[in-house]
Amino acid sequence: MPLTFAPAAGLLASLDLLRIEIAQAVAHVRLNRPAKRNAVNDTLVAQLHTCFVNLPEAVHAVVLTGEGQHFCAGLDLSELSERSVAEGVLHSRTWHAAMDAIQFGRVPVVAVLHGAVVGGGLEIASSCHIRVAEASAYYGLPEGQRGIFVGGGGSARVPRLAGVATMTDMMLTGRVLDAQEGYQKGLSQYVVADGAGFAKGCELAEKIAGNAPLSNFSVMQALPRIADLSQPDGLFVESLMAAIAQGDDAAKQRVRAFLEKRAGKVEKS
Ligand code: 1HE
Repeated sequence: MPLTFAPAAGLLASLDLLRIEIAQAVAHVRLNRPAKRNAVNDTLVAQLHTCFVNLPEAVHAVVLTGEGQHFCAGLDLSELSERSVAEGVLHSRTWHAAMDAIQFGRVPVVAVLHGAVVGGGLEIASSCHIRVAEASAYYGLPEGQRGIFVGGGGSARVPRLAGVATMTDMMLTGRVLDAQEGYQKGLSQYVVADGAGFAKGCELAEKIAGNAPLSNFSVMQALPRIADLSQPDGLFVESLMAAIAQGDDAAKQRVRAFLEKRAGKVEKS
């Protein structure tokens, strides 16, 4: 049954460049600047940060989408021209804080992508935990052509999804990947028909929200860090995380439910 979303209240309702709605344990966060193709100005970066550090306790997963014809046109280029070098560093760090609030926040985030997913738009998408691409989605890193470099975490996150060679090609040559190419290279985990992305995102978010919170925590917080460690260090951290997760009541109840034949089996979908 489709989720029934209602507008968020309080602080989240005051974020005018986002539209935030909540249905039980799932929040729908929408980039809401369609006239500018959801180009990300300083206010929108700050609002993304505020949103993800202030999600209500009842929310256990987020679906992130873009209003209008495109997911996101990246950095608002109209704000770029007059910055000094020092201001540029600090500006990039505001993006890092906002993208970290998404990637290392409290709950997993499913991005639903359509149309342009370019520059900072791809940086936002790559800070999410799962990406669903509609057939119309396309990926570009026009920074190379604009005479700049990525500054929203793209150089750390995009190569971890699609490899340094793919990102180098996109930045040096302006290569644009379509939805299928992006899927093949690891930029998205799903490709669906145009118009089907939100339903797919909600379906995934509901499953995620039903997991034990400590399981989701370990996947979000421990897994990417372990992947960055040497194998011996990673295995050590894994042993700690495994013991913490399995010691939790939620894990014990879920394992008992399976053994007592009250929980589902692993099945092909
Ligand atoms: C913008 C922006 C923007 C649109 N900054 N205003 N990103 C880019 O280099 C991508 C630039 N944008 C585009 O290539 C196209 O706009 C799109 C392919 C995304 C969409 O095309 P289209 O035909 O649907 O829209 P449009 O007519 O180009 O744009 C509509 C309006 O949005 C128009 O403004 P208007 O006042 O004339 O109506 C555009 O100027 C405006 N607009 N994109 C400012 N990006 C943390 S570092 C990250 C570094 C980067 O992200 S660099 C990549 C920047």
